[in-house]
Amino acid sequence: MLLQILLGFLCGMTALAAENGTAQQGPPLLLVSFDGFRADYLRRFPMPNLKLLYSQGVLVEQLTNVFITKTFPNHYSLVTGLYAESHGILASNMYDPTSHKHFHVTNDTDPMWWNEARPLWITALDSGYKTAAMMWPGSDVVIGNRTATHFFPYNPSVTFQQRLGNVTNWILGNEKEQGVMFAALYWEEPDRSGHIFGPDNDTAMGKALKEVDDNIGLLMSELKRTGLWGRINVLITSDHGMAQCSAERLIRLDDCLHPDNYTLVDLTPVAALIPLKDAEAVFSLLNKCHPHMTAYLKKAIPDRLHYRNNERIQPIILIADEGWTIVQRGDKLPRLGDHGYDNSLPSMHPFLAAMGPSFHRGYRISSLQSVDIYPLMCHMLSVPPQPNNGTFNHARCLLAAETCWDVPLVVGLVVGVLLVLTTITVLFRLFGHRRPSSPRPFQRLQVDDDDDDDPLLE
Ligand SMILES: *[C@@H]1O[C@H](CO)[C@@H](O)[C@H](O)[C@H]1NC(C)=O
Ligand SMILES: *[C@@H]1O[C@H](CO)[C@@H](O)[C@H](O)[C@H]1NC(C)=O
Ligand SMILES: *[C@@H]1O[C@H](CO)[C@@H](O)[C@H](O)[C@H]1NC(C)=O
Ligand SMILES: *[C@@H]1O[C@H](CO)[C@@H](O)[C@H](O)[C@H]1NC(C)=O
Ligand SMILES: *[C@@H]1O[C@H](CO)[C@@H](O)[C@H](O)[C@H]1NC(C)=O
Ligand SMILES: *[C@@H]1O[C@H](CO)[C@@H](O)[C@H](O)[C@H]1NC(C)=O
Ligand SMILES: CC(=O)N[C@H]1CO[C@H](CO)[C@@H](O)[C@@H]1O
Ligand SMILES: [Zn+2]
Repeated sequence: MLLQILLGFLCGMTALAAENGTAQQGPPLLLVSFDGFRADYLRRFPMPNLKLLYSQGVLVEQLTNVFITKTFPNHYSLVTGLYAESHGILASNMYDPTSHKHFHVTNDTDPMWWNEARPLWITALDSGYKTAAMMWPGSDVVIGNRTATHFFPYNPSVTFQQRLGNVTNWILGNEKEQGVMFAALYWEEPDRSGHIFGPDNDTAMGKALKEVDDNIGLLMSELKRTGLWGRINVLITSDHGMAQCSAERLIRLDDCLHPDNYTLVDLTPVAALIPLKDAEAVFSLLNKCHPHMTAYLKKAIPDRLHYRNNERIQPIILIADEGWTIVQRGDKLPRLGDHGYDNSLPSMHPFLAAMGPSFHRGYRISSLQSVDIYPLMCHMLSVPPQPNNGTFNHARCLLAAETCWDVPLVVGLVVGVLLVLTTITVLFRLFGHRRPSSPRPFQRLQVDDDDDDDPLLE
């Protein structure tokens, strides 16, 4: 009893201290994204360092990401747990009809685009934590009047090693500055190579993925060198996959409709446009434009895409089939690889690998929703999650503190036990029938029963 009171008191003290950000509570969390890491690269290329990492931790073979499967929408989903329609970063190119502003990934720092949500590096500040955002989309944007404690604006000439070096220093902290509890780190490969060479080019992608794996090796040795390895939770994931494109798979918009009829906001593989005059006529022309492109009026965009309830979604969107590219007249194929397609396509899916004191060792599941990662991270950091579209329960089994039934194993066990029971029963029956030989007392009893029943029936 006394012990319980004492324990309760101690827990209360720890919680209070954590509230003020004075206690280094739990392990820090490092979220790393390698842009455009298609899930099946894991099977196609050796990746020895990444395999070593998840063999000591967990692997989710495929993440179902959010539509549209582009870099900015999905990176914001990872740190908010929201579908694009709910966090407001809907594409690489956007138009806001209220403010009449335009968004492009190279001109993205106006807070109004990001203010429909709060990324984890902002909300974790409220738990008294220091945070860091290293070139993650939105890193340098003032969101809700705040930024992460430490951040770098996007600069492709800063190497992975330099980004990593700064992040580990921030996590370690020093006499003056407390270490960060949540850091998000972004790297642009293998996306860049995937666009240039196409994901089907084994030579080029093998080289790009060797470099990615070398960077993961660098990450592991840096964490070991600084004593963080084993004390930090590391999540390695990505925003989307990559599909092979071809000059034989072009959809020429201008063959269907003169461009004077609409304002184009975004082009491929999901076009967003605003019809200028006769919306119905424009839609009907686009609707029958190409067998490998589907046109939707905003109100008819399928529910499963979670891509309708936002002002920044334009009146008409066109979705190209996997591997098809929408162009305007005369344009050649812009990229050999692209993404943005339907998020139900396996080629659009990334993966998740994680390791650290909070994770199981050598555990593997086949799939998860990418929006489930946010509530998982909030749980690990004891940060109250903002309203989101993820489900902690889906990701719970990855954690060492949770005991979960392996469904195939349980089904196997149940089937096995049933088989054994059936065999025993059958054997019993066989022996049971053999023992009583000529006199069959039960047969007579049955006949008697039948006789008794007959009058009742009439
Ligand atoms: C937390 O900070 C507040 C002031 O900001 C202070 O009054 C309170 O005593 C602190 N609590 C702990 C447990 O340090
Ligand atoms: C960047 O976007 C803002 C609006 O969000 C716009 O006013 C400005 O002109 C844009 N800058 C460039 C260089 O396009
Ligand atoms: C934002 O921060 C500035 C100073 O940092 C302050 O003057 C301003 O009132 C804040 N705005 C809001 C909406 O909190
Ligand atoms: C941090 O990044 C800068 C480049 O912006 C680099 O010069 C510096 O060496 C990095 N720090 C570490 C510790 O790697
Ligand atoms: C694959 O990429 C390499 C460059 O790494 C290039 O030389 C080669 O032509 C490409 N192969 C195909 C089939 O496109
Ligand atoms: C996603 O979450 C937001 C915030 O809670 C909510 O407003 C929205 O309705 C959710 N979307 C779906 C499809 O449940
Ligand atoms: C359906 C529609 O509005 N078509 C128009 C598209 O633009 C051309 C050129 O401006 C017009 O001639 C079409 O009538
Ligand atoms: Zn890309």
